[in-house]
Order: sequence, then C-alpha cells, then structure tokens
Amino acid sequence: MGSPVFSLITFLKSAAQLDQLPTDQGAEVAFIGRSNSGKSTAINSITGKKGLAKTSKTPGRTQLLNFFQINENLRLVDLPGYGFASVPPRKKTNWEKNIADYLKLRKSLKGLIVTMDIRNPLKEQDQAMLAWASYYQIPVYILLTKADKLTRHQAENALKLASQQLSTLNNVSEIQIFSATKSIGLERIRNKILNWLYLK
Ligand SMILES: Nc1nc2c(ncn2[C@@H]2O[C@H](COP(=O)(O)OP(=O)(O)O)[C@@H](O)[C@H]2O)c(=O)[nH]1
Ligand SMILES: [Mg+2]
Repeated sequence: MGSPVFSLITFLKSAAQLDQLPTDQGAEVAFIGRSNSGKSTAINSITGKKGLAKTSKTPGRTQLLNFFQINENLRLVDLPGYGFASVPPRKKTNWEKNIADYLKLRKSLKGLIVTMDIRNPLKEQDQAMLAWASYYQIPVYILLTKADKLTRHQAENALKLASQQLSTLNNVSEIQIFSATKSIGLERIRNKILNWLYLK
C-alpha cells in the first residue's frame, strides 16, 4: 500500500514549453533519466496508480513535461527522457534548453530523482545531467531501476560500483536499488519524496 497522500495524486497537465508550466508555487519533485530507464513506471509504482504516467516499450516518444498533483501546492513531474539517438537534432536542442531552464528557474523544484537502469548506470548523459543538477544546486537522488533483472548479489555489486563512481559529486544525496515489478526499495523512495515535499 502506498502512503495515503500519494493516492490523492491526479494528472495536472503536460507542458511542451516552459511558458506552459503550472504556477511555480509549493514544492515539486521531478523524475529524469534516459528514455526507457523506468521514470514513468517508477511514478506509477510509487503512487500506487498504475495508469497515471504513460509508460512505453518504445523509448523517446514524448518531449513533454508531465505534471501530477497531490494538491495545488505539491507535485510530481515526469520529465522527457534523454539519450534517445533518433530524436531529431533540433528537438534535442529544444529539450536541452527546456530542461536547463526548468532546472535553473523552477523555485518549487525541491529534488531530482534520476532513474538509471541498474544494468547500465551512469552513462555519459547521466553524468552530464548530474553535473547540471550540481551546477544549479539541485539535490539529486538516484534510483537504480529494474533491479529484478539482476540477482540480489549482482544488484548489490552494481550499487557499490555506482556509489564509488558518485562519491565525487556533492549534490547526490543518496542512491538506491529499485524495482517497480518486484516492489524493491519502494518505501525508501516514498519517504524521500515525502521528505522533499515537506510531508515528513
Ligand atoms: N522488469 C522491469 N521492467 C521495468 C521496470 N520499470 C520499467 N520497466 C520497463 O521498462 C520500459 C520503460 O519503462 P518506462 O517507465 O516507460 O520508462 P521511461 O521512458 O523512463 O518513462 C517499460 O517496458 C517498462 O515496463 C522494472 O522495475 N522492472
Ligand atoms: Mg516515460
């Protein structure tokens, strides 16, 4: 069972550009990561609402920022994925500018959850994203997703290795193993989000 507060969440709106964002008030937590890394699935699993964020087997389809609200002051955001090679170059530039501006300007953004497939974490673009977040002084929490694809032992090793690689970055507060399919690490990430949203 999810925290009762997450069960209140509903879709608010999608924004294709930054002038379409909901009012910058209260607190929000955003999910970012490579296309197909499990952002939308994580949001659905954390909130306990299966169809809330659209998930896809074909990566890189949307360039929208999708907003979900718990109430008018508390939101979760599903940001467009990066690292999908066939995004046309012009779109990619738009994406980078949109995301950079969002990170830079959004006062209500309290934390960034970066999703990475546990079998392939910390790719070049993940590292670039962490550097951006660090530059804008946004707290980052990493979810190593799809942990059900590895044995427990392999997953622990992947976590150890990634933690070592991250030790040089000062804005990464924590990193954890996660699986939506097997509900691994669910309570921990829920608590982190509640914490960022001042609910705990
Ligand atoms: N086995 C497994 N598959 C997952 C998990 N999370 C996501 N997926 C799958 O990975 C694919 C991409 O997920 P999605 O949430 O759409 O990724 P996004 O592009 O980052 O939003 C989908 O086929 C999901 O079913 C997980 O924890 N375990
Ligand atoms: Mg998605």
